[in-house]
Amino acid sequence: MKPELNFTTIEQMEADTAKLHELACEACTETWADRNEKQTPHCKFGEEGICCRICSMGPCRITAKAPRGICGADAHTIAGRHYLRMAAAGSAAHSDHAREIAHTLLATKPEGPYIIRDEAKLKRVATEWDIAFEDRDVYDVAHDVALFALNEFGKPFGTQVLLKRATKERQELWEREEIAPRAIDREISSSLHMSHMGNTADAEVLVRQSLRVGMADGWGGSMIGTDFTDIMFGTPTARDTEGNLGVLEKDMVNIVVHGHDPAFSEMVVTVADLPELQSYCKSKGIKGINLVGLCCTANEVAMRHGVRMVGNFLQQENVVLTGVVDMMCVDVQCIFPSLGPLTECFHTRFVTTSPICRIPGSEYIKFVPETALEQAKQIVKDAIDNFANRDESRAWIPTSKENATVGYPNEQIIKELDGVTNSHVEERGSYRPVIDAIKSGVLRGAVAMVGCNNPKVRPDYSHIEIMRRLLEHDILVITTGCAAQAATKAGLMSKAAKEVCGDGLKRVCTLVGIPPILHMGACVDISRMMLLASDIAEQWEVPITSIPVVGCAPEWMSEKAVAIANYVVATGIDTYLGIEPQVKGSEQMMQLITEGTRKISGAGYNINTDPDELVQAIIAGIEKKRDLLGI
Ligand code: SF4
Ligand code: MSK
Repeated sequence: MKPELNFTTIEQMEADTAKLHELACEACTETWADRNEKQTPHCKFGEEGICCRICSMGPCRITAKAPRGICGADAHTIAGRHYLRMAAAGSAAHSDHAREIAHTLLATKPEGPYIIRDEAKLKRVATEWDIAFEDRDVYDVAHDVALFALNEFGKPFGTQVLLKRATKERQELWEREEIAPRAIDREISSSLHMSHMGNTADAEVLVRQSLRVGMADGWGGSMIGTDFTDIMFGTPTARDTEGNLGVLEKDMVNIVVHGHDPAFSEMVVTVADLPELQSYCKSKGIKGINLVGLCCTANEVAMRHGVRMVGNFLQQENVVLTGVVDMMCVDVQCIFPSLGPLTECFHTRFVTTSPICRIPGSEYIKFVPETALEQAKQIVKDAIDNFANRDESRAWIPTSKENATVGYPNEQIIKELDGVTNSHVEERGSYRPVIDAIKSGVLRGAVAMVGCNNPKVRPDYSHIEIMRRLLEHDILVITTGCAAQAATKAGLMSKAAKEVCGDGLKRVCTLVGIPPILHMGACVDISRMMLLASDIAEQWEVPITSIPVVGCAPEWMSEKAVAIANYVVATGIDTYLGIEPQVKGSEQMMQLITEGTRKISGAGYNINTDPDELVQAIIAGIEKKRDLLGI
C-alpha cells in the first residue's frame, strides 16, 4: 500500500476552476467552459476531417450520398491534405519562433541586453558547423552561428544540418525514405503546395510529407530554437519552484508572462529584479513584485530562474478571474483571444508584444531587441501603477500550489547520473546508468509526456492519472509543455513524489536525488527528448525503435502537436494519443497514421481516448519492447 501523500487532487483543482468560473459569471463574462458547451457537439465533418474548403468550388463535405468533392477528391485526400496542413502550420509556428531566436542571437552584444551566457554550448554548436571558435571574439562567433542557422530556413540545396546528431541508422533511413527535411521553409511551403487544390491526392504521399515537415521542426527549427535559447539565457539546471494558482500573491504586484518566446520573458525577469523597480514598487507602499509564468513561458523561466508557474493552457482565463493579476503580457502561441474581452472586465492590463500575435482588447507594444530592456521596464512599471486599480472585493486566490524541482535538460540528466557513477567501473558523461537500470528491470522504460490540455477530455486528469500509473510501474517520465505543469500541480514533479513510485523507480530517485518526473522544458524542447532517445539508442547499440521509450500526448490540441507527433514517429518512437487526430472520416488515413508509418519509420500512433486504456497500452507497448530485446 503506497502512503497517501497530501498532494493537490484533481477534484481540488476542479473545485478551484468551478469557483473561478462562477466569478466569471458574476462579472458577466464567459470562459472556455461556457464556449465549449455551446460548441458541443462539434461539427461531425470537421471532427472527422472530411470537410474541404481549400477552393471556392467548395466547401465540399463527404457523405454516403456524396463520396467525392466537386473536383473528385475523396475522404482520404481531404483528410490527408488537412492533416498535412496542420503539421505544416505546427512546424511553421515552432520554426518561426526559432527564427526569431536566431535573429536575437544575431543581435547579441557584450553590452546587452542580449548576451552570451553559455559559451561552452556556443563552442559545441560552432564546432559542429565548422565555424572557427578559438582566438575569436565570442560575439563574432555567435553572429556567424546565427547566420548559419538562418540559412537552414531557406537554403536551396541539401538537408537539415542537425540530422547529423541522429543515429546513423536513422540518417540512412530518412535519406532512403526521402523524408530527410530540406530547408525548413521549403518543407512548409512544399506541404502547402502539395495540399493545394489540384495537387497530391494520394493519402500515403500526404502522410509521408507530414513526417518530413514534422522533421523540419523537430530536427530543424525546434532544435535550433532550443540550442540558441540555452546559449543566450543559459542551459537550465535543476532548481526548486512552485506551481498552480496559489503562487499569486494578494499583497504583491502580480505580473504574468505567457506564451513561448523567451527573448521577451527573459527581459521581464531581468528587470523585475532591478533595484530601481523594486524601490518604485516600495514607494507605492506595495510589498513587492511577483512575476509568474503561464504555459510554455512558465517552463522557460522556471527552468532558468525558478520563477513560479501559475498554470497551464486552460488556466489562462482562471488567472485573470482571480482579480489580482495586474499585468498579463504575452508573446506568441496558445494565447486565447478571449483574454481581450476578459481583461476588460477586470483591472488587468493585457499587453501583446509580437506582430505575430495581435489581439483585439490588448495594448500592443512591439518588442524589439534594441529597446527590449526599456520596454520590459515600462511593462513592469505599468503593472506597479495598475496595482492601485485592483478591486479587493473581487479578489480570490485559490490556495492550491505544490513544490516542484525543474530543469533537467540532457546536460543536467548526465550531470546527475555522473554524481552516482562509480568512476572505477562506469564511464562518465553517458546515459549508461539509466540503460543498465532499464536492462536490469529496476526501471521498465521511459515515457515522454507532452502536450496541452483539452476540454475534449477531463482537463489535466489524463495527464495526472497516466503519469501516476507509469510511476507505479517503475517507468520514468520525462515531460515538457503543459503536461509538465499538470505534473507540477499534482505534486508529481517534486522529489517527495518518489513515494508514489514503484520500488525500482523510488530507488533510482533516492540514489540520484531526482524527482520521478524530469522536466525538460517547453514544447519546443521536445527536440531535447529526440537527442536523449538517440543517444540512449547509440550507447545501447540498438536501433532507436527497440528501446523501451515512447511518447504520449493525452490531451494535445495544437497544430504544433501534430508537427511534433510526426517528428517523434519519424524518429522511430511510438506515440500514444488521447485525442483523435481529425482524420477519422478516412479509414485509409487512420490506417496510415497508426500502421502505415511503421513501414516507413518503424513507429506509429496508438490512439485511445480512455486514459485508463491508454496507459495500459503504453505499459504493454513498453513490455513488448523489453521482450523483443530479451530483457
Ligand atoms: Fe471541393 Fe475539391 Fe475544392 Fe476541396 S478542392 S473544396 S473537395 S472542389
Ligand atoms: S503551451 S502548445 S498548450 S503544451 Fe506550449 Fe501548452 Fe500545448 Fe501550448
